[in-house]
Amino acid sequence: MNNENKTNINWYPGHMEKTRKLILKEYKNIDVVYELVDARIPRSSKISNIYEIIGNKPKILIMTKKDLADPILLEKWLVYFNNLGSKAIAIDVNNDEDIKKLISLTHELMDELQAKREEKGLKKKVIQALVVGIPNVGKSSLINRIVGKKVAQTGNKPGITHHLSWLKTNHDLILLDTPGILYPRLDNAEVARNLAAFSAIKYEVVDVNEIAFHILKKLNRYYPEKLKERYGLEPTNMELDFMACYEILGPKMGAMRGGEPDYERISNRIINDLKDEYVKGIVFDNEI
Ligand SMILES: Nc1nc2c(ncn2[C@@H]2O[C@H](COP(=O)(O)OP(=O)(O)O)[C@@H](O)[C@H]2O)c(=O)[nH]1
Ligand SMILES: [Mg+2]
Repeated sequence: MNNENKTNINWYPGHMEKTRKLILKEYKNIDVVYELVDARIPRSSKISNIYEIIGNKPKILIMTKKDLADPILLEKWLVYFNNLGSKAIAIDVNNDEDIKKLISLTHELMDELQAKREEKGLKKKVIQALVVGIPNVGKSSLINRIVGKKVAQTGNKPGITHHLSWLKTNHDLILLDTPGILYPRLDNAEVARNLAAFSAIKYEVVDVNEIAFHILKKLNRYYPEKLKERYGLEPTNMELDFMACYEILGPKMGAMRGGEPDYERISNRIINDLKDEYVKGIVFDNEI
C-alpha cells in the first residue's frame, strides 16, 4: 500500500454510528431517499456505505451545484449513475425548473406505491423523503427551496442538524434533513483533499497548503486554461512545483511576508476562490 495515498483519519467515527441509529428510528416512515453528492466531486462526496444506512429504500441520486460543475463531466457522471440503476438528476438549487423536475421524478418513483394503495382503497400518501449527504453538499438549501422558506440553516461550513423534524411542503412531500453528520471514506488522501477543497471537511483535517496545492494541481491537469486565467500560472505537463507557483502568486496576490511568499494567506485565497465561485466549471473526480 502506498503511504502517500493514505491518511490516518478514522473514517467511521462514533457520530456516524449515531446518525445511523437516528435514521433507523425514522426508517419505517421513509418512502424515498434523496442522496446528495456534489457534482464537482461525485465520487469523493458519495457516502460509500450508504446501503448500511438506508438499506434498499427507493433512492434518487441528486448531483447538486450543477451550475458550478464542468457540464461535460457532469453528463458522463449522470449516465454512469443512471446505468447503476439509481435514478439520477443534476440540479442547481436556485433553478426552479430543476426543483420541479426533482419533485416530478419523486412522484413518478412513487407511482407504484400509490397505485397499490389505491387498489386497497387507501388515499394517496404524502411522500416522506429523507435527505442525506455529507456536510456542505446542499441539503439545507434544497430543503429550504422545496419548503419555500428558510427552515434549515445553510452555510459554507460543515454543520449539524441536531433535532429531527419532518418538514411539510406544498408538493405532497415531507422532508427530513440528515439527523447528524455523515462522511464518506476519509482514509484515502485524494478523497480527503477533494473534500477539503470543497469545504466538506474542516481544514484541521488536511493542511491548508496541501488543499490549495491540490486545487492548483487539479486545475493544471484538467483545466489548464483556468490555472492560467485566474492565477497567471503557466500550465505544465510535468508536476507543478509548489515553491515556484507560490513565488509567482505571492507578489501577484500582494501576499508577502518578510520578502517571502505568505504561504498560508495564498493558500486561503485559492481555497476561497472555490468557495466564492470564482473558479467554477470544474469536476475534480475526473476519472469515472
Ligand atoms: N452555486 C450553488 N451553490 C449551492 C447549491 N446548493 C447549495 N449551495 C451552497 O452550498 C453551501 C452549503 O449548502 P448547505 O445547504 O448549507 O449544505 P448542507 O451542509 O448539506 O446542509 C451554501 O453556501 C449554499 O448556498 C447549488 O446548487 N449551487
Ligand atoms: Mg445543513
